Amino acid sequence: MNETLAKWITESKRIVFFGGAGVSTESGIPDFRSVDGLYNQQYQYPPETILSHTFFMRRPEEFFRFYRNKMLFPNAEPNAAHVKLAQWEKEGRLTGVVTQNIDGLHQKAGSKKVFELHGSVLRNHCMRCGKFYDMEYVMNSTGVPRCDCGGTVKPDVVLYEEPLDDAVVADACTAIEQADMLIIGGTSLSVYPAAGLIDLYRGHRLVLVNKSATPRDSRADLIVRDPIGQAFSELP
Ligand code: CNA
Repeated sequence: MNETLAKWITESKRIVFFGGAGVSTESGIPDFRSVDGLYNQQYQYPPETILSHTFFMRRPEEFFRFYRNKMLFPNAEPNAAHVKLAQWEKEGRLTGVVTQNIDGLHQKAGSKKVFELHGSVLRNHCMRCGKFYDMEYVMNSTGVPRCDCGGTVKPDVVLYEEPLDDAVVADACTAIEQADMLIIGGTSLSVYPAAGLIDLYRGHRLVLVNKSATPRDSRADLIVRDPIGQAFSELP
C-alpha cells in the first residue's frame, strides 16, 4: 500500500477523482492507448475517425458495427477502483467523480455524483423525436437503430468534433476547484477539452495513478504506477 496516498485520503474531505478508460480495463473493457488498446488494433479507419460526428452522419452502418463490437460491454462489472470511490463518497470524503468513461460502471458501483464528460452508452435518443432507448435496444438492433418514428437512434456519447455538455462541465469545474485532493487515474490526459479541467485544481495533493507516463506527471505531488484497481483495493 502507498502510505502517503493512504494518509492523504484519511485526511481529506473533498476528494475529487478524475478518470479515464484505464479505470475500467480491470473490468475487461479495453482502453484506447495501451498496447492492447483499441488504437493498436487494425481497422479500416482509426477509432477517432469512426467515433467522429462526421463519420457517424456519413457512414452510420459502419459506425454502429464498430460501436456494437468495441464500445458496448453489457456484462462488465465494477472493479475495486469503482467500488472504493463509491465507498469514499458514502463516507463523505469524496465530492465527485469526473469521468471520460461512457460505460456507467461508477454508477453501477454505487457512486451518485458522477460527471460524465463524454456521456454514456446507457442512454440513447431518437434524433428526430427525442424518444429514449436503452443500451439493449441499440445492442440488439441491426444496422442503424431506428425509432418508432423512423428517426435514427443516437447514443448519448460525445463524439469527436462534438461539444461537451455545458452543465456537466460546470459541475465538474466546481467540484475540482473546491477539491482538497485531486486523484487522476487511468487516463492518458490526451483528450481535450476534458484533460484541461485538471488545471482548475490549485491544491498540493495531486495524485496520478496511471500505468504509463502522462504529459502532466511533472505537475503531480505523488505518482503511483500500479494498476488502479489493485492500488485502490489496498487503501482505507
Ligand atoms: P486512454 O487514452 O486509452 O488512456 C488510458 C490510460 O490508462 C493509459 O495511459 C494507460 O496506461 C492507463 N491504464 C490502463 N489500464 C490501467 C490500469 N489498470 N491502472 C492504471 N492505469 C491504467 O483513455 P482516456 O480515458 O485517457 O482517453 C479518453 C477517451 C477514451 C475518452 O473519450 C473515453 O470515452 C474513451 N474510452 C472509454 C472507455 C470506457 O468508457 N470504459 C473505454 C475506451 C475508451
